[in-house]
Amino acid sequence: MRWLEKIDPEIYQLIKAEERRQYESIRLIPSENYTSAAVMEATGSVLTNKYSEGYPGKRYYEGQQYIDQIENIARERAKNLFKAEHANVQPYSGSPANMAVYYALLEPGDKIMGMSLPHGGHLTHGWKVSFSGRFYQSVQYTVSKETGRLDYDQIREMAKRERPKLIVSGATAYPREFDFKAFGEIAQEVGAYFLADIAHIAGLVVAGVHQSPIPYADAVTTTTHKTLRGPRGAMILCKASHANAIDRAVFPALQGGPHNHTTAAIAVALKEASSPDFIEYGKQIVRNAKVLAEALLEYGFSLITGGTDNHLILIDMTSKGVTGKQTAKALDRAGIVVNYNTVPFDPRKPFDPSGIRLGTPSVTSRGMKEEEMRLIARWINEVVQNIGDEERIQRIKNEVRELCHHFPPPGISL
Ligand code: DSN
Repeated sequence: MRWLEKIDPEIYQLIKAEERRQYESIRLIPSENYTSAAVMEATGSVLTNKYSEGYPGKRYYEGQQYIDQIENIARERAKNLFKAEHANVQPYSGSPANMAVYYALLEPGDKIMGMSLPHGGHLTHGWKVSFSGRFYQSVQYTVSKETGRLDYDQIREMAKRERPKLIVSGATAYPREFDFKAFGEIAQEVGAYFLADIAHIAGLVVAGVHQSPIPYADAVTTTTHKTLRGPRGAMILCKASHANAIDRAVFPALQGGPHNHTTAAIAVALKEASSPDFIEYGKQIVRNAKVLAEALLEYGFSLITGGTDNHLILIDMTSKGVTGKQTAKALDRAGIVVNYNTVPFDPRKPFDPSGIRLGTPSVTSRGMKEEEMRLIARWINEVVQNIGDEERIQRIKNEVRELCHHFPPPGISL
């Protein structure tokens, strides 16, 4: 970054500091990851200079000789990897991707049915402060109070009662596998479209450790930067019968020029994700999460649903006598980065909730395995037991830093 250093040393220094932070901390936010150097090179390329409204072969600007090829490669790789009939790789991120599906399949005021945000769903699945809860009628299903899991009988009953035009599955804080077949059947029974948002678990679907929704869903959305380990961006995969409506919703209805540098980086990430190494990576994410969950249970932490099937763990900190925010902030001071999160039926407010959310995609990208997960659980427990003892927290931070230097993350060299 020699030009950046010269032209804007202030921003340069901040990027270098963030690079060091990412290198020297244990990043457990389940929606984050480390992309490869190849993905970052594509992201930082001259493709950012080009406008390309439209789609390959049908653009509104000239000079698309190479852009068309890049977008076609990205689309084909997405279709092959997920075995989808059609792929649109232009959505700027996950929320615009979901908006595009609603725009394509619904009219304003139609009814959608998604998972409630405080129970693990996403803002764009019909939550009241998002466009999805304002421009559409929204009804929301929750997890069961007894098990913390989705109850498919209840979802079916709600769908029969409410008759939504579209049902959404997907979550940001649900530690169990989704039964996409059940969702597809429920949608069919009530004549609704089925949208599966697999942003969090796309990498696990590719690795074959989780069921794929492709056979059951009208449309599947995913971000590309979570377990899929690509650049920040998103894709929509859909049935051929929806291809035209989806493409027209993304452009010209909702977006202008696609971010071609991101499209190229998505193509690179999809190539990386089709390697045998990536399958092993996906399996290791889940193995790591399960070991981390078991170790935390042994330290007496209260895990929502009692464990995990995927890459993430949701913990109610109430039994430890601390809030989610206190915990997340103390862990951050120790170099262990998580986010505070509501837990189902949380009596506290979203900005100061009872829980924390953690996950294993980033640490698995660094090559950490079961042994390191046990060590991380030990540190988490030590921090929680010593909130307020800054000397102890600093000592843990030093140990964390030392471990991180043994596991250099992809894409960063200090
Ligand atoms: N912000 C993402 C997450 O952290 O799960 C969801 O969009």
